[in-house]
Amino acid sequence: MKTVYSDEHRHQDGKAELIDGKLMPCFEMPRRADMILARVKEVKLGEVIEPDDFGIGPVKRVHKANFVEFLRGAWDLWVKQHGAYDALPLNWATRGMRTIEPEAIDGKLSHYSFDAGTPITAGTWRAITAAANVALSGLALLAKGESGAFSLCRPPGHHAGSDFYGGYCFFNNAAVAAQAFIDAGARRVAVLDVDYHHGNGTQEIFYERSDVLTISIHADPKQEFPYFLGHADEAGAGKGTGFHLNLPLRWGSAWDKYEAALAAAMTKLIAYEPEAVVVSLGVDTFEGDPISKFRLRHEDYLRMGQAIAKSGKPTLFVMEGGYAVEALGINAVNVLMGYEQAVRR
Ligand code: SS9
Ligand code: ZN
Repeated sequence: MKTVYSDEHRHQDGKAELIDGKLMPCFEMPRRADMILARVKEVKLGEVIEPDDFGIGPVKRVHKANFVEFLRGAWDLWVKQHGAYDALPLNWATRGMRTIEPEAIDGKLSHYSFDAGTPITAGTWRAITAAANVALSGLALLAKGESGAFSLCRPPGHHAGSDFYGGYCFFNNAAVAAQAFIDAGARRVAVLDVDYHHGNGTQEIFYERSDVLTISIHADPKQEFPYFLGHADEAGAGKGTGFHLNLPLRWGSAWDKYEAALAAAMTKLIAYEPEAVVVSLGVDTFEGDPISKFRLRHEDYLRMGQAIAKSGKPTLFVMEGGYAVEALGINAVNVLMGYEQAVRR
């Protein structure tokens, strides 16, 4: 399997996030991608290629223009107001308040975000545009006939919605790729999100559509971030009704519970007969993950890859979360190796 990778991810290198009531060093750090790339090379997974530049057009197919332009200009506005240190929002509109976009940059950050864990830095724009190109270049490999491809995206994307960022995510790389499949003529694409956290952004983007099936297996939002989406009764709206599946699992879940949820996910996915599959590949389900509470082990990721291969469809793996940095390469690449082994059999 080929890997698409760009060094540009390094430009997203935030100092701190607000987590557990403390300002802590960012869990979402450049070393994450270094560890995965090192493992890809160590096991000789396949060629590593640079992304092509697709411009901002495909990003604007899933994100609103005002949001994209906000992200493009946010750092400069912030620096004018406060100076050159990372931008974080501090308060949000809740019930009883209005959602008019403020003029001041602090208000704009609040307007377009949903957490205080996702700093906008000097290099955020460079990194997020590159990550979208990495996803789109992986898709191009499938279009050329590859059965699988790995887009080593960083920062991740699945929490980012049509006009909001958060959960370390700015552009929804997987959604950008799924939409590009559709725009290239595919009638049905499935997005399978195996990150520990609910793929709220992906779900929001496609919620009223039937041409992109979204499935997410994640920690129950009653217990876990992002808290306000990802419940089992969310199945889509309008034309999208029945084309979105949520499989929440309780804190402490290990492979036995996970395997059953993944089997249910694959049954739904296969019945949909998608022309391609996009996997939002988060490995923060690992037992050693510092911010998560599932108990998957190294070898479970091989099984996960094998199960995903059962669709028999071209599959694009898009990197999402995973914060046990030293184990990240093994876990992520195990999924890819499990997939490859099953496909070749
Ligand atoms: C948990 C706070 C989580 C955001 C995590 C985003 C993960 C993206 N107490 N903060 S994959
Ligand atoms: Zn996650």
